[in-house]
Amino acid sequence: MSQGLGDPTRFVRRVGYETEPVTETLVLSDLHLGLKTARPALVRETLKRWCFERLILLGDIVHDGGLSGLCAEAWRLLHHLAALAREGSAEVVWVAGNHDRHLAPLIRDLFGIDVCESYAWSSRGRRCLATHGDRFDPTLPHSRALARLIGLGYAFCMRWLSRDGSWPRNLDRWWTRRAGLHHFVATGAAAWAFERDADLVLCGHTHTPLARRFRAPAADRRPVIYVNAGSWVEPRPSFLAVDRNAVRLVHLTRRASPAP
Ligand SMILES: [Mn+2]
Repeated sequence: MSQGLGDPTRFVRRVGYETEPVTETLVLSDLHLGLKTARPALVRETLKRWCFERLILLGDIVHDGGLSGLCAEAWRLLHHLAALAREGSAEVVWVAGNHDRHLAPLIRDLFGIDVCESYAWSSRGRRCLATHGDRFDPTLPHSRALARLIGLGYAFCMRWLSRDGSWPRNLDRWWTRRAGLHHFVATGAAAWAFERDADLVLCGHTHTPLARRFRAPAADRRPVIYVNAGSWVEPRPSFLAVDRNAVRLVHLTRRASPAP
């Protein structure tokens, strides 16, 4: 019988990069490799620093536009992920995001990693779910072709019309807040987790780290805790270390420079 997780401020701890780098499940979301603001070198350094049994890449690991335009450092990171999966030192799970779903066959062929829509696991009787979160986003265009076009336009603006990528990122952040995306993804994910009898649900997509507790619709049902991993393209990247007793929301405490 699994136990409720109670208060998220107790179960989910916000910690700095200096936290002990050992965990059961490491969750990284929204690396957006290919964007000017991506930080592949820092991600690889983080993966080397941490000990983990399972790595969940929670979607939008690669931005639209394919793999051919990626810089050498992004390729180094992808080869590092492939080596982790191949050597079996950790289970590597790649969950599809709206910006990298179309690359799933290529990722499987090149790196030997299967791409799934969601991932479920149990830890000490608790049922945990992970999905990118775009399925709960009502603002995304229904046409995948149109969504990709917008994604490519965003990358173009960042590369050619902005010096450091900040105005496209600020515009995106403003739109996300105005559209209430944090709320849609959190409530959608919680409802989805209740349907699946889960205790913990993890998402990305909004680029904003967040922890919320949702009360059960029925009295005999345990609450659901929702945690968003944030992203690696914001000024303060964040990720999750998920263990049996707690989820650590790890904030990088130093400002990282973008990849060249
Ligand atoms: Mn996304």
